Amino acid sequence: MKVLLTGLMMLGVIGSASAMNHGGMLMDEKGMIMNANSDDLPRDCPKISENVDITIRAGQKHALKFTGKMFAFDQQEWNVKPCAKINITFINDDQIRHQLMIHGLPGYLYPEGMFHLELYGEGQLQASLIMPSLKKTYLVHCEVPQHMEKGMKAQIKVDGGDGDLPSIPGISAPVKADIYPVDWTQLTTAVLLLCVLAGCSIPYFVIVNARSIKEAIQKILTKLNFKSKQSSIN
Ligand SMILES: [Cu+2]
Repeated sequence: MKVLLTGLMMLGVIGSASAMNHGGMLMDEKGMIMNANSDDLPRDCPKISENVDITIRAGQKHALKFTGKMFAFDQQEWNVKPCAKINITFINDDQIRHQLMIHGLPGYLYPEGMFHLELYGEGQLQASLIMPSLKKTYLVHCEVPQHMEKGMKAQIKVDGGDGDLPSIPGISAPVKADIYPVDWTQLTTAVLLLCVLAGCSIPYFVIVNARSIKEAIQKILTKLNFKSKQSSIN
């Protein structure tokens, strides 16, 4: 198989060893583009209504403005007209893998209804897609485990969209907010009281016995000093 691939590459049948194109997927050592579409119109679009150039940055520093979040895109919402062609420049500012996935697109143009850009580390990719005419809000996210939950979630609205998606940082509240309840049993209450008591009693003990503690420390230091002097004589 390896010999066959090498032969095909030498004959120019396969253009590059590093950039592979499997149907709708373009992949190299830096990243991946899946289901890009800069030419085919959605069935409901007689023509492209507008060309929109969007730069989307991804990284930890973009999450700093959101309390409790770790990853984010630099923007959380984009608005375009029906049948707009979006030319995306995706920039990863981190040294870790991030994705830009758009979901809910028509399956006859975008297999699995998905447009997908991915960078394995710091870098940049460019790809286009053409949105349908439907008034709809599309999910944009990174599907690396926990990245969406930790803030990498956004939305593209076509024709004003059909509402906000939940838990978009800075835009919408989560459907189910994260809560961390304490199970207040008799035991947890007793442990809490014990901790408070210990926390208060230790400084109290130190203050009350300050003089005797000081004397004990001085005695130890004197002993240590005496021993070191003896060992230096010996
Ligand atoms: Cu990510």
